[in-house]
Amino acid sequence: MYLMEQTMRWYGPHDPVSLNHIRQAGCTGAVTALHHIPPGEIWPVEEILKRKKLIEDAGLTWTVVESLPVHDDIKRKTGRYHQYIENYKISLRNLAQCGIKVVTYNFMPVLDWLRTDVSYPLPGGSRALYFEKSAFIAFDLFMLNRPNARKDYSDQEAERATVRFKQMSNEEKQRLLKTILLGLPGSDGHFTTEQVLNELKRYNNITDQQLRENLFCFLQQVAPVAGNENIQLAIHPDDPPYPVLGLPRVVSTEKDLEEILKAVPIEANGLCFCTGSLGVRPENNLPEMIRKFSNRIHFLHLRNIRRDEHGNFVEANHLNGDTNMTEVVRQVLILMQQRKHSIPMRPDHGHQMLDDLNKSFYPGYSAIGRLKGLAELRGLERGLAAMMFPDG
Ligand code: DNO
Repeated sequence: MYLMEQTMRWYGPHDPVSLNHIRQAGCTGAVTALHHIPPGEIWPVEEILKRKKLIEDAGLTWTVVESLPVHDDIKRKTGRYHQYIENYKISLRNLAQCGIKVVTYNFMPVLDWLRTDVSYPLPGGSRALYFEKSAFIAFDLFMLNRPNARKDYSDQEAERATVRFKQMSNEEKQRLLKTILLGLPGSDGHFTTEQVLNELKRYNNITDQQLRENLFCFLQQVAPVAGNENIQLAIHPDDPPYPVLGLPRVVSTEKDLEEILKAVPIEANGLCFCTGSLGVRPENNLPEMIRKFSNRIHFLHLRNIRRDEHGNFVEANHLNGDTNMTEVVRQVLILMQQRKHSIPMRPDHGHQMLDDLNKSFYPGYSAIGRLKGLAELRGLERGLAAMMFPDG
C-alpha cells in the first residue's frame, strides 16, 4: 500500500526547529532550499551536496526542494531573463545529479504569501496566521498609498477599510506594515513602502495575460529539461489566490492550473497541491481537483483555513476547516495506489502553541503545531487506508 511520504520544511542550519526535531516528529524527509543563494543564481553541486549531507547525517532524506526561486526578470520577461532561465536549467541538472526528485517554485510577482497577522489569538491561547481583508485594503490605500489603488476595490470594501484604519493604533499600523512586508522573500519585514512601490511599478505593464505567457515561456524551456533529468516541477499556487496590490496572479483557480498543465503537457510539468492556498476560493473543489490533476500532482501541502463572508480567513486546525480534509486524503490515497507510488506531503504551517508560544519561528513554522498537524494527518490517512484497503 502506498502512503504519503511524511516531510517537514526545514529553513536550514539557522532554523530553530532542527533536523532532529523533524525526525522525532516521525518524518522521513526534510524539505528545504539553499536560501543563501540569491534568486537567479546557479545552485552549485558542492553546495547541494553539503546540504544533502547535513540532512542525511540526521537520518532523513532530501527529495523535495522548496523553493528554487524564479527571478522576477523571468516573471516580467525583461532584463536578464534569458540568462536566468539558462541558470535555472543548470540548477535543475545539478539537483538531479544529487538525487533531488521534486522542485517547488511559485510564479507570484514581487510578493510570496501574504497575511495581515502572524500571531492571531485563538480561543485557548494558541496563535495562528490570519488574513483580514479590511486591514489589507487599509494598508494598500492609506499606508502604501499605491497610485490608483482605489479602483481595485468596491465602495463597500473601501468604506470598511476606512473605518478599520481609523480604529488602528500606531502600534497596530506598524505591526501590520511589518507583517505584510514579510511576504517579500528574504525581507524580514524591513522593506520600506517606497521600495515596495518601486517593485510594484516594475509590473505596471504586465497584464494577467502577459504574466501567463511569461510563465508558459519559462515552462516551455525548463520543463523538458526537468523531464530529461527525472525531476518533477511543482508550481505552488498563489496565496491568497487572487490579484493583490494591482499585481496579476495566475496560479489561483482550477482553470489556471489546467492551462498551466496544458501549456507543456508532460508529467514533469506539475503541481504542488497546497490545500491552504487553493482552499481560500470556495469554488475550488479540492477533492475534485485531485482527481482531475492526478498524475501531475507531485507534492502536497496539507493545511486548512476557515473563511468568512468578508473575505477574511484564518489558518484552522489541519482537520477542521472549510476544506474537507478527510475527502482530500481519501482522494490522495486512491491516487497513490493508481500511480503506484507515494507522494511527498508536508503539514503546511501549524499553530504556535504550548511551549512554542515563547519562542520565535519563521511564521507558521513552529515545531509543536506542525507536529500536531502531522500527527492528525497521519492518523487520518492510516484510518482511511485501513478501511479502504483492508487487505493492505
Ligand atoms: C508559505 C509557503 C510558500 C511556498 C512558496 C513556494 O508558507 O508555502 O512560501 O514555499 O510559495 O515557492
